[in-house]
Amino acid sequence: MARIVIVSNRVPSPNERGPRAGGLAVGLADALKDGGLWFGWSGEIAKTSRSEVKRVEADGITYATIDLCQEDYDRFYVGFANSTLWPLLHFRLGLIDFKREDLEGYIEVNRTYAAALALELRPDDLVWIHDYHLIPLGQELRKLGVKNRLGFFLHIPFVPASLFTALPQGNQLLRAFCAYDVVGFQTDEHRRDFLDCIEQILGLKAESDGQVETSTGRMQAIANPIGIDARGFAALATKAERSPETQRLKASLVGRALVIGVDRLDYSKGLPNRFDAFGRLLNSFPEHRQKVSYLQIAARSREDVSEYQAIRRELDRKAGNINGRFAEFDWVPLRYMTRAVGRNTLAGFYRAARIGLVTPLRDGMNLVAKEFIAAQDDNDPGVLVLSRFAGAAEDLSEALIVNPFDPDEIAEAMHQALIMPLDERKDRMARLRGRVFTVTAEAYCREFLKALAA
Ligand code: ADQ
Repeated sequence: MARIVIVSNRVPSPNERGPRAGGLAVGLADALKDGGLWFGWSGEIAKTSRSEVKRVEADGITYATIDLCQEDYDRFYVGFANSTLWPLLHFRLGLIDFKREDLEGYIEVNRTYAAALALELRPDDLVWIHDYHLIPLGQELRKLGVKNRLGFFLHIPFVPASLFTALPQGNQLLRAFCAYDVVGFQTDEHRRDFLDCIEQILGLKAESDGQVETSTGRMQAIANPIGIDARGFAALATKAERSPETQRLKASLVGRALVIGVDRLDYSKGLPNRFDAFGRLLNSFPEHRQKVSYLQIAARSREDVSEYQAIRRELDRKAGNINGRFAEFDWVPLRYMTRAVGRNTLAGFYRAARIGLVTPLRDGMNLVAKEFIAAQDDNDPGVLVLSRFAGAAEDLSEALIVNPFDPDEIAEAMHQALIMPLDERKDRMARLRGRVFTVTAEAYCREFLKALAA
């Protein structure tokens, strides 16, 4: 059997696996269940220039990482990846801060990764590269003579051609996609937008099954939604129900309904509109005052990028306004934390919640929506309020689907969720659980690797 090689910008440290691990580490665990290699950035900034590859072995997996130097980090990670590609692919052209030197740094880092990775590869390895930081990596590997099957998966959305053309030297990036044998997207919409770009901008012909004949071979674009380990997460949630944290949270609610939001603190997640929506709920439906408590856990993220500092200030202000306007001496309507919390704690909190609020302005998939569903109690489930612009909405139509740009619509959905009869909650959640327990992390890995090996 071919060895699986995973490449991602951040490589989880081996002791991050298990219950404490984040989305990608859990999602890809199945791909490496029989061992393999996981290659990428260590998360460390080297003092001088780039360092040697460091290797750690655990459970049959080799974790091979390299450090970045400060200049690489600034141009590649903060610059092109997170100040150009991230806003572009989340439909936020106005937030793009493009610099040619950042694009050069992005290509250079990919070239460095390719040189280090090529030395690690065996001839029949299946190489699966992840996300927008590493789009040119396949092309750089090909330049070094690597003949292995190369797959790429984009975790974030793709944009229509009319938006993509805003990217300076975008053709170069599109051609880089063509170096892969398989390119995966979260949804069919992202896949179609990508193929439109390939046809309209590069002038190549895409077949209906997503195959494209390129100058160097064949590339196939597929839609393959990522999922979670739903059973594992459900078990975690059942156990966490009795944990001291969940008990303390429940005691602090004194019988009020819990609304929960869990996100990275990122402008794509629609947090300001969500805060406004909660204010509208309390304003337009005063019957819920003192009866609900909204807990927003927003882990700080990418604090080196100025837009992320700005959104944090905006949320601090909005949270203050809502509490200043509506709080009573024994009721704080909005609890807002900017720390990450452990997965056990999260699982218990989701289960305790009456409403899961997932309202990104754009999102590749959104795993929080799936975790919330997996964590629910079948006998007394909560309600998911979900943005129509999260990839997850393609599959989770029994959620209350909202337009995240309209705070009033979100407020109305919250009201509907709060008054929803138990039978309807059960019925909707049973259907949602059916999807989340079928389209799992395991199925995601299996389907992608099947396409890659074909
Ligand atoms: P993210 O933008 O990071 O991922 P998401 O899919 O929601 O978004 O995954 C976040 C993960 O981190 C979840 O497992 C969640 O539990 C955890 N997490 C988020 N906030 C947290 C907090 N405050 N405390 C603790 N844990 C927290 C990108 C894309 C998504 C896509 C994923 C996977 O942007 O669209 O779904 O990759 O492909």
